[in-house]
Amino acid sequence: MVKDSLSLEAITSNLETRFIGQRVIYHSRVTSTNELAKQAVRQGAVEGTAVIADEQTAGRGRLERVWLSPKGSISLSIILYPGVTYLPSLIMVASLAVVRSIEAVTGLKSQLKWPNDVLVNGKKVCGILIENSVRGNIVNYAIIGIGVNVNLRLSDFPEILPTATSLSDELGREVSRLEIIRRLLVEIEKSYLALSAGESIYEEWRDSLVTLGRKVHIKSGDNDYEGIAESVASDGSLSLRHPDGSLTKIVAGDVTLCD
Ligand code: BT5
Repeated sequence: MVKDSLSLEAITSNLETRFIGQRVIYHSRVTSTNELAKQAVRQGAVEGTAVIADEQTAGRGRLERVWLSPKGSISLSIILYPGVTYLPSLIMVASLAVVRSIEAVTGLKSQLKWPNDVLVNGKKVCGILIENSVRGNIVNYAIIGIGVNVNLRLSDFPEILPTATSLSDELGREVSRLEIIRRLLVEIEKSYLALSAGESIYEEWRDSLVTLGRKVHIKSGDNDYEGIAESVASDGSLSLRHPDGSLTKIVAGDVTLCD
């Protein structure tokens, strides 16, 4: 069995980053790491502060949906103060960091389902929730929230069993959350710094999407669309080709792959 206990010391010691994860707020149980991160912002947290928990009692997905995050999962939020032009790229930063970290630590290949799911063998292993506070062109904060199913037995969670998986279920063995967390911090910093240096991470993100070229159903607000997911733009939006040939640009939504 993998030794899987987290501690502030273990997360931060000799961490090879400049600022991401150099300050960590760690608790074994919290409501939501994104909520704690917002409190930390109000108290003046520095850029790169990470909030990490073993367990969330009120983990959230998009649109206030429930995110199950029992012991054995990773719940992590990173506080950033980026320029407004970088906001659309944060989902790319986060999702690529997850794909790279999972592969580096476990060897498992994962794919991205637009806009914010990471899949292993077609099932959701990770969800990402980015919350920004922006006034005009000024970003008060951006919080990247990442939840990864690491050592969970999905059969204990029948409500998500049909669509979700965990790293341990995929591998048939436990995985070190500590290694994944430390790698995530390094990978998030790498992509975030690349962005600030004017490099693009869009192409790698686009090429990791399983959604492109597929027939999809998309629910976006009150609208339901069906068509072929044709392309994504560097602002993160998706272009959907309808059966009548017309095109809709979609910024956010829930995608079901139809084939
Ligand atoms: C997400 O929302 O996928 C974003 C999840 C973000 C969670 C992180 S954990 C750290 C930080 N703190 C928070 O409070 N949140 C962030 P969405 O695309 O809306 O997907 C939510 C849906 O995924 C739910 O309605 C369920 O159907 C499903 N779901 C819930 N828990 C799951 C899990 N552990 N694994 C896979 N699917 C899950």
